[in-house]
Amino acid sequence: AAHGAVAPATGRTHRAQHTAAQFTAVYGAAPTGIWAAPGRANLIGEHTDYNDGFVMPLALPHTTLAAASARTDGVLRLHSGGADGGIVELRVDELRPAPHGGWAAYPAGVVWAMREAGLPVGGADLHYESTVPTGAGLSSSAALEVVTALALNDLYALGQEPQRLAQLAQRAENAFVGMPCGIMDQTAAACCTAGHALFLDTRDLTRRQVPFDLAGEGLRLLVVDTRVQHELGDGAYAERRAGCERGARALGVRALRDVPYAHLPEALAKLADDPVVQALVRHIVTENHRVEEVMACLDAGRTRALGPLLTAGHASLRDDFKISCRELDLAVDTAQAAGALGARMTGGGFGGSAIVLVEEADAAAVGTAVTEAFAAAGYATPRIFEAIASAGAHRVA
Ligand code: GAF
Repeated sequence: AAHGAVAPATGRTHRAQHTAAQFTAVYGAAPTGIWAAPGRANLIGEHTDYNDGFVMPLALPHTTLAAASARTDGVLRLHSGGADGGIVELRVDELRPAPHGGWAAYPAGVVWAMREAGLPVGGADLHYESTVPTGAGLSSSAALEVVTALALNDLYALGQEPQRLAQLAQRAENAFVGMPCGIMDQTAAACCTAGHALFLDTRDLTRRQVPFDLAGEGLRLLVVDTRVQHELGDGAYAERRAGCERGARALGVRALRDVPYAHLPEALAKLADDPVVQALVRHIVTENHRVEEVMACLDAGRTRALGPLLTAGHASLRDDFKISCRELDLAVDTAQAAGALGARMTGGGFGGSAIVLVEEADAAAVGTAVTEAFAAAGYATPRIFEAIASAGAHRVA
């Protein structure tokens, strides 16, 4: 199903060996172990995670690998096969939240967050190799954070559960990197399992592995990476989050999760003098409801019925939450017109990727239609690949 240039997630042993060999070349000794954490696509439940709501991501076969060894001198050395600039060397007792910038802030932030939480983490050497597309809304940052957390958890025998590692990774991103994200991406990277979508209640962190076997039903889930880098949306992300919090205050609830779908009309009436917040609230309340509907469809074996729910989710993100863009809309509209069952943007928005639910027999034609529409519009060639529900973070060697 792959049309594009994203490295396929095959060759696991080969990638692990390559990562170990690179570590040895960089640091002069073999690593103690190799760990992996995946990127994710979110099936449904967008921007609900910082509203105490529901999400349902699945792990991609694309992963970030970390080769790592502990050090006894409190020095943290970070090196990435995908980044220029050599080894980043820091002292763990000197790590401080600041606008750091650069990829190394994510793993450094994880070490900081673990130490802040009182966990006995010292120095380490780490080398990373990744096939998770960056800036594509597929959570390459969470993969980098979570693989670091898991490696340190094992190297220092910290005994932390995957969900706890996800929380430490989120704290790193919130407080050290300075991105006010919710808990979805890190939980997806840490807790997803192959063949399942992960239902997560982001208030109490209740999780449920929901069987998600599209191939067995003659279906495919495609990812369309528009190649529009989404990093510039960070200010807009914080703005949406603040708007949701304003809405919750105006409605007298702890979080928008507490507005029942059945009470949406009254809630919207109360917000009539603030149309921006009103639209944000409408998205969150209907989106939480869509997550429940998607789960009900999957439980009932009515997988094709997901299509209209995904498409309705896209309309809500485009019209009410206002975080889509021309490229995402073109991908979704073209896929629909070419016979997809449903499609939506996935992830934070302002660029990045869309997902498309499609009959296996139509997958190639839908992919071609999207690629041609992008060419006709003068946009960059999208990368299109299949989202196969894959494993969460784990030790590879
Ligand atoms: C980004 C954030 F990191 C997540 O926490 C989530 O809010 C998502 O955008 C939108 O659903 O990926």
